Amino acid sequence: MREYVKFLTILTITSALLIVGCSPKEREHLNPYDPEYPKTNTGPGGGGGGGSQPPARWYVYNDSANYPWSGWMGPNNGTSLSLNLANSEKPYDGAYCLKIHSNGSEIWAGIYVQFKGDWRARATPPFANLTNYDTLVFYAKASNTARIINEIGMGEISDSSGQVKINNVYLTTNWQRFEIDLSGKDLSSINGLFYFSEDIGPYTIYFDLIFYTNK
Ligand SMILES: [Ca+2]
Repeated sequence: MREYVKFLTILTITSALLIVGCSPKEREHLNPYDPEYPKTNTGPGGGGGGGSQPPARWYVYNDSANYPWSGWMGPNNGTSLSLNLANSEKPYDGAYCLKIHSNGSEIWAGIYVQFKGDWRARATPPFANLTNYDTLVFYAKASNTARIINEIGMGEISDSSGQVKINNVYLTTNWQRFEIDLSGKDLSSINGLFYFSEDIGPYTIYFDLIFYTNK
């Protein structure tokens, strides 16, 4: 029931955004990224490739965010959250990881990584074609105490895959690898590359090495 309510909330907020549009300030909050933000991926949907073989790992995040963390969600558009894309404190791999902190001021909140840096309904096709892949991998941990995250997954509701997620993801204070099975899903048109959603904080969680690959 709570999941259904949350679904409706997301749907309502998305619809409201569509109808009302965004003031420049809100817009900036939803998509704080430069349109020329560098994309280091090549291959399908990666803005490059030109017929080359798709990479074995198609990174959403390695030591930098290849796509914008632009879809902020919650009763107050995710203002309870802060995001550090280059946290250097004990990353899983490389020099940086993602650090997300909730100050607890919203009853739930989350963020989508969006291929086009905006919600699908407001963005211009084409979206990412990830049909070469069948698995979404990410590494995650919590800060001082374990934390169960309500939802981690990919796909906006109107993406070709729909929303694909794992629920009640148990994060310990050590880095763990998680995999989401995408086999059988239609990944031909994806805007929501990755997302998480969690209830009231405060909490601090970390992500590193988010990528699409094959089993
Ligand atoms: Ca890293």
